This record gives sequence, structure tokens and C-alpha cells, in this order.
Amino acid sequence: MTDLLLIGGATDAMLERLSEKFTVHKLNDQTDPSAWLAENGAKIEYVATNGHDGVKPDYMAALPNLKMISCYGVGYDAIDTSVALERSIMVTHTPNVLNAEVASTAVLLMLACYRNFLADEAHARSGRWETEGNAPLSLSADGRTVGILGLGRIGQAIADKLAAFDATVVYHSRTQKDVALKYYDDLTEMASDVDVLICITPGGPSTNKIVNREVLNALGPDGVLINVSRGSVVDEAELISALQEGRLGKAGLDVFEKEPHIPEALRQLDNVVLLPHVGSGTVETRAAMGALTVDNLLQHLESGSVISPVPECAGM
Ligand code: A2R
Repeated sequence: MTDLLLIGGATDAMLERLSEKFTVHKLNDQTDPSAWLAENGAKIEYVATNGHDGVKPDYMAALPNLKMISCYGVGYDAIDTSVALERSIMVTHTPNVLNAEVASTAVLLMLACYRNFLADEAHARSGRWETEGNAPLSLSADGRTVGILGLGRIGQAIADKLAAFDATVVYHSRTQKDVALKYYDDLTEMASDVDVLICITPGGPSTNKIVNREVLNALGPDGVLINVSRGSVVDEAELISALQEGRLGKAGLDVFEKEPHIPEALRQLDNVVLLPHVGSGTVETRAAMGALTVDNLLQHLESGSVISPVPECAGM
């Protein structure tokens, strides 16, 4: 059977299907992954990984006969696609099947920021309602102007869900899309015009810290920042100081610069809502992502074609 390297975890359902066609080697089971790769790397033709672990450059170099990398997740910034292209290695990911879930997470974070539900829940649970009286009033999440940074598949799903909250949706990306929403070619200008900025671009060099001090200041003391993309998109140190100094109102964050580490200073703030990167993290959506990750591998093994290549590999 063909040898497949699994980097990171996989569900039982994925492992069951993979084991029918591949000899699966789990890198997590190796006490010294580099030593294992030095000895066994040459027999590996397929890799299954995820958006967080990706494939480290030295791992990639230790796999001379690699044909394909299947990534569980839509973001693939932890895989160097330029090296993959040079070596004619196909890279696939799992777009679309998580659009609705990540969009729900973005909207839930926005609602949590405005409506203060987490503090209200603690107020109710602690018995303080009875002893101290009503919880303070929150702010309405309805009728807001929301700027979406990255109006792609997920960004559009967020825009669609926001219609239920009477939002005015505008967007920024590098190119204008064929949609009836106001386009800003300048991110800072958009940030100064909106109540909420929702980040949903890919990670990687082109978006690294594009939400910087200038953008955060433009969003302002009443502004809300939501990040469901990658931690690298926002300058985390600048975000913390903006929140501490009241130059930014609130933030709802599902992603961080050095996951799973969340800076202590961020965890101390009460004007943030923090999630442990669960944007697509439901049983249903993760099952769909797992199925597509495996479908891509099996199809490539059988026919050499794939279902969902990353854009860089679409012409291969
Ligand atoms: O810039 P464009 O016209 O290529 O539009 C894409 C936008 N985008 C950017 N916007 C501003 N500055 C950039 N440097 C930049 N790079 C890309 O992000 C497009 O509108 C959007 C990405 O959309 P999709 O490729 O359809 O990705 P999808 O499936 O919505 O997922 C977005 C990201 C993933 O890469 C993960 O990091 C995360 O959501 O879960």
C-alpha cells in the first residue's frame, strides 16, 4: 500500500477511510519526528495535515517523493506553496464546507461584544442578580455598519448572515468584487467609516499585521474588531495597547499570533471576548472538512486529479 504521513490529528472516520488505501504513519506518535523522517521520509508519497500544523520546511525537505499534501482547513499559510509548486506537489484544502460555521462564529462574536452576554451570564449564574440587582445595559448589535476585510467565500457568508441584523455591509480586499456592497480600496478609510471591522482574509505575508495601529485608531473608541481569520492579520501588541488605552472599544477574537498562547495582558481585559480557535469547530462541519480532506487524497491516489486544489495548484 502507498505510504501516507499524518501530521497532527485526524478523526476516527478519517483514519478508517485512509487505512483502507494507505499505510498511515502518525508523526505525532514519533518521539523524534526529524529522526523518523530521516529514516522513512523517502517512502512517503502523501501527507494529510491541517491548517495549524501545515508542513514545516524541514519536513518538506525530508520527503523527496512527496506527491500531494491534503490540508484539513481552508487556510494553508503553514504550507509553503511556492516550494510545493517547484516540486510539482499538489496541495488541497477544504473551502466552502466551513463557510456557514465560521460566519456564525463571526456574528456570534459581534453579538457577544455588543450585548455583553458573557458578563450577563456570569451575573445570572453567580446569584448577583438577586443580591445586587439588574445587570448593566448593553449596546444594540442591530443596524451597525460592518466592514469586512476579505470578501471571499466566508466573508460573503458573513455579509449574508448580517442581513438579519439590519447591518450596512461594506468591504475591503485587493480587488473590487462584482457585488452590490460599497468597496474601499483603503483599509484605514474603511475602518474610520464603520462600527465593526471583521477580519476574514487568508494569513501569510500579504496580510501580515495589516490591521495595525493606524487601522485600530481609525476604528476608534466605540469600534469593535472581530478576527476569525489568522492571528497574524492583526498586530496583537498594538491591539492590546489600543484596548488598554480605550483607543479601541472591544474585540472578539477566535485567533491569535502564537496559538494556543494568548497573552496574559489580553486575558486580563474585560473589553474582549476570547475563543480558542473554534470558528469551524462543530461536529458537523469538522466531519465535512474531514471527509473532503480524505476525498481529495483518495481521488488523487486513484486518478491523479483532486476536488479542491489551493489556487496556486489549480493549474497543475
Ligand atoms: O484581495 P483579494 O481581491 O484577492 O480578495 C481576497 C481577500 N484578500 C485580501 N484582502 C486584502 N488584503 C490582502 N492582502 C488580501 N489577500 C486576500 O481575502 C478575498 O476576498 C478574501 C479571501 O477569500 P477566499 O479566498 O474565498 O477565502 P475564504 O474561503 O473566505 O477563507 C478566508 C480565510 C482562510 O484563508 C483562513 O485563514 C480563514 O479564512 O479561516
